[in-house]
This record gives sequence, structure tokens and C-alpha cells, in this order.
Amino acid sequence: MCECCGGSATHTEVYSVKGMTCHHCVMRVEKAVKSLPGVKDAKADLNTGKLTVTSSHRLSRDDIAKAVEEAGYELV
Ligand SMILES: [Cu+2]
Repeated sequence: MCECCGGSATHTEVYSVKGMTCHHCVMRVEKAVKSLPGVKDAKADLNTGKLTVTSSHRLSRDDIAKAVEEAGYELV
């Protein structure tokens, strides 16, 4: 159950990540975001730079940005 809206639906947000140049970068970004509390899945796309995050509650963009930056990339 969602803590912010009370619903049972999962939240999906799409972000853009700058600086990914290979499959290894994608893995690093996904791993960093997946380590955040509440995140169920994270999928990064090397070609588009899109990062799709599925979570059990709405995450703050700052938390995602911090995780991405700690992995060595930038949320745009
Ligand atoms: Cu790389």
C-alpha cells in the first residue's frame, strides 16, 4: 500500500540520465537506484538515456538524483 496516496498501485517515474556510455554504466545506474528504499525496479536505456523507476511509493527526485550522482552520472 502506498504511503502517500493510500492506493495499492505502484508509481512509475521516468527520468533522464546524462553520461551513460556503455552497458556497464547502465548497470551501475540501475544498481544505485535499486538500492533506494521503496524502489521495486529500475531500468536504464543506453540509447535514450531514459531511466524508468518503479516504486511502492512516490520517491523524491532529489533521492534519485543523489543515487545517480553517487554512481558517477547526472540526472537531467
Ligand atoms: Cu560505461
